[in-house]
Amino acid sequence: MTSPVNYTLIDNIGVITIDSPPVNALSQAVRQGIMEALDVADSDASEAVVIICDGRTFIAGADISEFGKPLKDPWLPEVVNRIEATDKPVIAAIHGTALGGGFEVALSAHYRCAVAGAKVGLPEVKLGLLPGAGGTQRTPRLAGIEAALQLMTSGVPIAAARAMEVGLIDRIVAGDLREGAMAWAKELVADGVKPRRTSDQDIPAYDAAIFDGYRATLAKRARGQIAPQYIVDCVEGAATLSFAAGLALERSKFAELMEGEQSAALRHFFFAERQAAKVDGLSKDTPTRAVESVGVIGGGTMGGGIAMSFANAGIPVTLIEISDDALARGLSIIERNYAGSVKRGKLSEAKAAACRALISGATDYAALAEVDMVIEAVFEDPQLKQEIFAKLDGVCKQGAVLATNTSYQDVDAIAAATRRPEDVIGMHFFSPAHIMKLLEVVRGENTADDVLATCMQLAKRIRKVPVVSRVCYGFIGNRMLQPYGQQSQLLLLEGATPEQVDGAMESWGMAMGPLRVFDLAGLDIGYKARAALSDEQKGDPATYRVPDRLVEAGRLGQKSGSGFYTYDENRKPTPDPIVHEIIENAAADLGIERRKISDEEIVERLISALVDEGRKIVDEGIAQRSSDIDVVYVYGYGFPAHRGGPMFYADSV
Ligand code: 3H9
Repeated sequence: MTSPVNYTLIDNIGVITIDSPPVNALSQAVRQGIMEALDVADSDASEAVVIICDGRTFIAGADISEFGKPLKDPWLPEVVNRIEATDKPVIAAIHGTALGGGFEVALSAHYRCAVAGAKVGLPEVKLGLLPGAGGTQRTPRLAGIEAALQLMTSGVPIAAARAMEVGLIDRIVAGDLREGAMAWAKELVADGVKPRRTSDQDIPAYDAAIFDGYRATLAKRARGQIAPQYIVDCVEGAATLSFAAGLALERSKFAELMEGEQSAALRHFFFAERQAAKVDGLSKDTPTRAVESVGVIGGGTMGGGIAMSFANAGIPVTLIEISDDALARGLSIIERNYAGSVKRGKLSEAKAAACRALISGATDYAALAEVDMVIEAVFEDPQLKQEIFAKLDGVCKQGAVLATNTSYQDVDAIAAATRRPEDVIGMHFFSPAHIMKLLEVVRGENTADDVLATCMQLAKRIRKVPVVSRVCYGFIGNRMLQPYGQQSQLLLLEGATPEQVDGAMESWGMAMGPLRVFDLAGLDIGYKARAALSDEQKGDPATYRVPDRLVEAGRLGQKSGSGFYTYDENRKPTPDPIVHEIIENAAADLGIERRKISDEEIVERLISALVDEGRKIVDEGIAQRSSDIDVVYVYGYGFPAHRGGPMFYADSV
């Protein structure tokens, strides 16, 4: 077998080139190849060594697919120590993303250069791990304690310019990276520069209080997660221990995390997310349709957010509303959202203005005649949606993709309103659509393969995570929410309080408990929907008696200042004795005896409700695989990623 690592001596420089698609991950073969190349470089005429990668990126990390399996020699920590120990200057030349173990390879080199577009980072925390090949010890020596903690506990990569500012790279190469790195290597040799080992460097001055500060912040920001706390321990070790003792601490903490449940869950989730983008039975070379312009129908919160998602990716949008007033309102919400992003430092003023300029408005469907795709985002009225699609069929050019953002309705019935059901698909965004990453792509009975492939590809372009669902009421996510919500109502009647149910779920890791979610969404929505149903369709009255009573008492949720809780002007919820009374009376009416309910019972019953429905969804072929459901729940419903998603969690217990 040929090695993915190639070594050549060019003039007086030894060049180690890694070529292991797709992302040059540090598989055993790559680690072995680097060791062998260093052996050659040690004994040949080279006076310096350059480590560089072919393909789209520098090394993107350890090979995650090898995790959880027996380790094969050489280990990455040995490889990086070997790089650092080399007697000739070693230069890492970075393009694309140098991540995790990949960046640790660069940190163990003596000098680092990068192209301006490169990014570097230590994202191990997102896999429930910490940098395990010296990253926790070398990063603070180069960048200082604060920048190191920031980089490792967030897991967010930084651009080359920022990396240079904090001392993590030495120079930015303009033009060809290989040429630039070679020229620099020759320059270093000519100047008689020696290896500069990161492990020899002192940690820049710092305030010792920073460690406890980070621990406290992370206890809130990354509630329940072990890895961020261990990263702080290791960085503190870098500051207070010898380099060797710091490495030993890192090693033992890394091994503990690798064997733990949180990392197993997050590693599952890493692959689940990438798997979700693949459609069974749809080959990789299915053709796609070009989407260079989009129309969005409906300028409400949802339509506005969808328009922003496209504009943010550089795709022009025509927003359609029924009147000039409604259009002006819709555009002003978009304007406000962009202003908010600028204020929070998420977007520069110039970028926000450029995105905003890509969104234009119209009140006549004729403006959609030439767009490549339309997304309908009006309220959930099946009749209205069908009328809109019949109209679109009349005005849109042939080949345009016609998508509905419905959360519940039958996509096939909507498609049947057109003479081109093969062009119709569901694209279910989650609110706020310009922020939430999940996109349920709903494949109708007649949706053409190229339309589906187009939407999956487009999702990535607009930075969403797509999951395919077949048609059913509520698709994957909202269908599962129904038994979950019903179970929360039964728990209230049987003895729990809203604050106990939400508290138990939030302590367990959910971003928001179910009753706070109901209050946020508005209790009147379910109330109105139930009004149109027969008693039989409504099901067990215990599952809706309390929200009905709340709505009848004028408590519609956050928007009216009260629902399951009472809200202050900052939307902070406070438990309310009136709600307790409503619950107790409803239980008495229904003949339900109240008892003490434990937090464990709350979590178990609510998660079981999700999982049982999830199983049915997989069995019926609505979801392609159970890991897709995990992706839906983590990205769409605030399920804790470190528990892997509901289906992974159920399997693990
Ligand atoms: C680590 O380094 C630990 C060390 O500190 C200590 C060790 C002792 N391994 O995301 P994409 C696959 S922990 C194996 O769609 P993009 C991925 O599954 C690691 N496979 O592309 C996919 O396969 P497929 C720290 C990997 O352009 C394909 O590559 N590093 C790895 O959107 C394309 O991936 C990280 O956490 C890997 N490390 O994004 C970085 N990375 O086509 C993780 C990717 O079969 N990776 N694959 O589905 C990323 O963040 C993104 O993949 C990257 C490219 C930004 C690199």
